[in-house]
Amino acid sequence: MYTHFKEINDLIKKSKNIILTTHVVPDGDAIGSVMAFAGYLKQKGKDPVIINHSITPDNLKFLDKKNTIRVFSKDQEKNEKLISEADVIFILDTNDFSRTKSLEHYLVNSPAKKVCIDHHMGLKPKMFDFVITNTVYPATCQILYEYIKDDDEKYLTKEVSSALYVGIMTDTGSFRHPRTGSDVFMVCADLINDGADPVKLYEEIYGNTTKENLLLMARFISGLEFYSGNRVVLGTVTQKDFKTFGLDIDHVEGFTSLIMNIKGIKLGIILVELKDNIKISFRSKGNIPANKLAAEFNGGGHKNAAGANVKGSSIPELKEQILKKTENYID
Ligand SMILES: [Mn+2]
Repeated sequence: MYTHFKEINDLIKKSKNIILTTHVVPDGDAIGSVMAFAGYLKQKGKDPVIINHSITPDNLKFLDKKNTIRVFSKDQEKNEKLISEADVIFILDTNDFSRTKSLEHYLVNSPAKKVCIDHHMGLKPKMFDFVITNTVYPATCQILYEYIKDDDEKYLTKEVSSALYVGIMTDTGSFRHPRTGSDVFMVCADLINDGADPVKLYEEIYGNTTKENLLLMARFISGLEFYSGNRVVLGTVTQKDFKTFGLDIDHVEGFTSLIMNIKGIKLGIILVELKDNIKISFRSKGNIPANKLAAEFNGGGHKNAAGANVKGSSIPELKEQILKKTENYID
């Protein structure tokens, strides 16, 4: 953490035009952060404007009932003007301007003071005027909770608390990922006391699977293939599958965790046929380097989660190539 809360408070006090933004393909922590902080700023008599690159995912729209989040490409001229005339811009849940995609150029070139509040690694502090970062926390919303509470607990309204709770619940994978310490539960207990409803919020976020999505999943599961003594699992989703159910790549998001939850699995591979290429996702456990495997197909990523996009190949062809390479990584 570099900047003291008080410095940001002073900055807010003397600012009129305040912009908030977050990263592309926003998750619960991203939308939770901008909505919670905007809700806090409004109580302080400010009129913040949220501008994002992406539209808000359906299951997070309930956090923005009044549909206040502006999408940069819609009425872009006005959004450019808002950014160039801002006194302060808050970049939440990312520390990298390039993650704001279409906004990047305008944010970087705005004369506004730039404040980063985030929990990711790889911060380049010189890009910002003020930074609050804590990479030990599982969610940006936990930092914002601390910030708002430090100012005055009265600002933790039901609305603000609910947005913060959603950020923490989603970024911890419902309280099971690493960095889910006892502190996280203390924070959430407080948020629940302030009005966040854990049952309702879980339902809003996760209780929205459709029949079509479930049928796609069923087809995916029934097609799973197992290799290397059930330590490797491979699944595919084709264009035909998408067409059958009227779905797209957005609807395969949970499939990786589904296969990696199989007991004894060391390596999971998913091939998704897109319009003009095939997307490969590799997930591994322990020391199996998913990124090295992905690199064999000109992809990359982290040790346990990586991917690649391959053009000009078919699923059966690619499957064979992958399984051959896999042998070098599974003892
Ligand atoms: Mn986050």
